[in-house]
Amino acid sequence: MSFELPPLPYGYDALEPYIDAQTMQIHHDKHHQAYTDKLNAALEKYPDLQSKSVEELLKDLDSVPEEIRSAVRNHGGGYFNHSLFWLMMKKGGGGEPEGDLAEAIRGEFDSFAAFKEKFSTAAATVFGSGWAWLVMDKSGELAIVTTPNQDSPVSTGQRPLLALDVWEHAYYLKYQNRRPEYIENWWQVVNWDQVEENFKA
Ligand code: MN3
Repeated sequence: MSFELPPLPYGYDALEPYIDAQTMQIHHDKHHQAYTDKLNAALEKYPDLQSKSVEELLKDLDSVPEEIRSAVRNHGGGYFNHSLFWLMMKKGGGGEPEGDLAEAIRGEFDSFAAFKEKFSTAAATVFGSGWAWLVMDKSGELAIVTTPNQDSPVSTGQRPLLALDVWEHAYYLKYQNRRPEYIENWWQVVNWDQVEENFKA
């Protein structure tokens, strides 16, 4: 068994004008495909690992043979993180979360506006390539964290609720060096229904 690139759950142009169709096409069809292919190549000689989910592999990287550990961390992380990321956006998204998630965000960050500002700042200040996340930590508290490269919060026991890819490949065609503008516009496509589902899971 090998891992397959999950289809985008919407058209390439669904997130226009905030995220352009060309970026989505290259990001999904080329970058995510490349992580998928390289993850499969790394696991080729390890059929016993192929029956595990990529999340299981990332949760216990120490159990992955040293020879392929970096490849699983990087390409398995890329495979997994992007699979989450597509679902966390949708056409006509944005706004604010509701219900228990909204309450939990207010409980941890005082207000949605304060959360949004803190998350945006974290994303804007990731040095180089990486991700910003809203996670549930081991003690069940909400937290904003960042990871370098394709590291995934699941590797440190955190559950991802919301993810933002701040690699240049995620925004450069439309925004060039204006990462903060990409971040500000990205809030317009956040799929809060999905984030709430992740919260309740
Ligand atoms: Mn990416």
